[in-house]
Amino acid sequence: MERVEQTPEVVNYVDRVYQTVKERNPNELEFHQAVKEVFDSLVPVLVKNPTYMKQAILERIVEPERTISFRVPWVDDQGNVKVNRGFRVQFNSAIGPYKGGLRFHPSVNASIIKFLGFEQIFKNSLTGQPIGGGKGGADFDPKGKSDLEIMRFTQSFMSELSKYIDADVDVPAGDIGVGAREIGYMFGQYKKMRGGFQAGVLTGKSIDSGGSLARKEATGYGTVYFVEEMLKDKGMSFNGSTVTVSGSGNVSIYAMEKAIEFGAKVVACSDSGGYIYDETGIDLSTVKRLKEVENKRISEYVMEHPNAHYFEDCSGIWSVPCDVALPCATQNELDETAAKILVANGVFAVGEGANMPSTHGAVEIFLNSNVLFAPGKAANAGGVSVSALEMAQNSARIAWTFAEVDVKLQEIMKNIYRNSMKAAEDYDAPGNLVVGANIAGFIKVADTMIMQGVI
Ligand code: NDP
Ligand code: 2IT
Repeated sequence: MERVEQTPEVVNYVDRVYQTVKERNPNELEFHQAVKEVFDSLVPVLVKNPTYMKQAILERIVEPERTISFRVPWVDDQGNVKVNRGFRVQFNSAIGPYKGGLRFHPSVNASIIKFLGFEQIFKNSLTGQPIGGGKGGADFDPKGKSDLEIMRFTQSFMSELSKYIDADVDVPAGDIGVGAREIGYMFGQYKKMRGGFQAGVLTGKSIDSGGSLARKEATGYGTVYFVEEMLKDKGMSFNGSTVTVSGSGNVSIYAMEKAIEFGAKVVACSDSGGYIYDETGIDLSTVKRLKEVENKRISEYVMEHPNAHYFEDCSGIWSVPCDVALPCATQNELDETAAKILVANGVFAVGEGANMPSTHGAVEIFLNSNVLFAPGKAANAGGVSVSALEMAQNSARIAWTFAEVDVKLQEIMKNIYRNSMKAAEDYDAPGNLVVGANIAGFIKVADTMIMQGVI
């Protein structure tokens, strides 16, 4: 380990670029937050490699290569015409085609999509696969919509998005509110408009449309593989631990599944309405049926498990004592107050399955309290990794078995852990995976941008 001085020139330079980001993107608080978190890690990198400053890498990397915003008109079941706003931010294609999910949630706006797209650049770089960073979505609320409404909306969304994507240009996938059903309708619409079966244009497809086995499980499993690696380094493991997992969507369900398989007892999970606490360990088959099949609220769990408890206010989940906490719902769902409660209750590891679920203040508390902390852009990279494996299978016109994909996923998560730990060590922040993941993800993209010239 080499001591890298944080010179005032570089600190001021990074702050100047950050202030410009704030001025140029007013009111985009989530985007500012994501940029600041990465920039805070990069000072020693710039001190060691001033070329990045000369080449204006920071100024370039915060500016999306292309931003698309579009109208999404559709007709509801009563015949009313509705209009939503669609987005696709093609952030960085230095190391591969833009890659990243689509989110359908009423809170979606330019700030949310830009924060997610920015994070995706570094996450995708960490996977070691040839994928650039992008993200998209719409301020559409899928809750309470009929299947036909979902189909009409997604078809309208894809009618416009199809002009900007291609297997070698930009490959969207799912995120909040976008799962197998939505990807299915979007793939169908793309196929119809394109007039050809181009499987590699979307990932997260159903298996018979060219999807990959284990993609559905990949983000949740990957998060648990990453955290298990982190625990193993300290002589610990999920086995015998008590775990809380926020959310009860795609990431949360498969994080719970793998944690239970590794011998943990998962005692709490949530949705945006509230959380359930089941002292005896959550019955995952009930959660899966309620959420994956019946589209119901998590509160219904207690009807079938009368010994479990339901509490309104989803943020209350962090007051449940646990050894390992896995925030797997949404951004900024775990704040400073929640972090203090977790620490007071003896949490020893936190692994982010969601994107930026912990606020800056919460992360500081975990790091200062010696809680093992796995940041989202490293810990939740399993989803996009298996998406890249899906692209590879589509290109080769082959299909790997579940076990083949799962073994590759485990290898990828271990590599991300090792590379992030090494970068942290190299830049004088041993054990700090926030710094390590940001640096390891950044260097590869920055070096490639320099090699490709000023474009
Ligand atoms: P889903 O739509 O499948 O599930 C989201 C879950 O989080 C639901 O339980 C939802 O509850 C809850 N939730 C959403 N918004 C809020 C909110 N504002 N407050 C409280 N709870 C909320 O999404 P995913 O599981 O796919 O995504 C979860 C997180 O993981 C997101 O941050 C996403 O960006 C990230 N991620 C997803 C990947 C993937 O492959 N899908 C890959 C990497 C990261 P409700 O149903 O009540 O809205
Ligand atoms: O945040 C993410 O990494 C995702 N939503 C998955 C992206 C993908 O392309 O699979």
